[in-house]
Amino acid sequence: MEKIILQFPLILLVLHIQGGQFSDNPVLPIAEAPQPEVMEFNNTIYATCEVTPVHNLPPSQPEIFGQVLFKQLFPNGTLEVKINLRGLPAIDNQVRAMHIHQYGDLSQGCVTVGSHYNPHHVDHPGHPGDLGNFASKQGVIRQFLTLPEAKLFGAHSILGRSVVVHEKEDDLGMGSDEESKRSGNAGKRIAVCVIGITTPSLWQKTEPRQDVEEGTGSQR
Ligand SMILES: [Cu+2]
Ligand SMILES: [Zn+2]
Repeated sequence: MEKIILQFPLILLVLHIQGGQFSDNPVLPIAEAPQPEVMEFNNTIYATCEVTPVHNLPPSQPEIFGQVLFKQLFPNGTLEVKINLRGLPAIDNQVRAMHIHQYGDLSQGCVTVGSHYNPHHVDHPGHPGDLGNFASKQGVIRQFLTLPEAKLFGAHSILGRSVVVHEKEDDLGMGSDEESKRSGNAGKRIAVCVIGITTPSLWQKTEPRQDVEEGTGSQR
């Protein structure tokens, strides 16, 4: 396996030479191994997203803090996600949506993070980062899940994009209006973070996973 990884840059180079000139918009046939992390961390890429409340949080909304952690084996692993959030009401009847949004730009808070990351121009909830709905228990949301359509490497990497926590439940595209198929009518953005690459330590520090569920809309 290690040998294959080492050969990746060479294969890409050969493909480029065979293809003649570099085009203006090259589409690489295989994702290049993220370096140096793939070598350092046993072919695995780790990312973290440090969740904080938005600056203009309405007083009625909880101040949510915590982390969303990501792990993926290069090049064919399924993206694993650990959500670990606190600051929710002790007694909480509200289910909240979470999605990966396109930009990691917090210059105007959650406004500049854009819409749901949607590289294939499909309807919600078919976006690669549609995490689903999450209920809290004793003030925390703790969940393990997989996101089969999302990647930490390659042309559609989610690195540098954002995770948004919404005030309300995602209707998962079942609503009667247009917005349902764009964003799931999940209401205001109440907490946000930018996804960045990291070491394995945060992933390893968190407790063993509890519930395992398939990604994209199957969470309750
Ligand atoms: Cu969202
Ligand atoms: Zn979506």
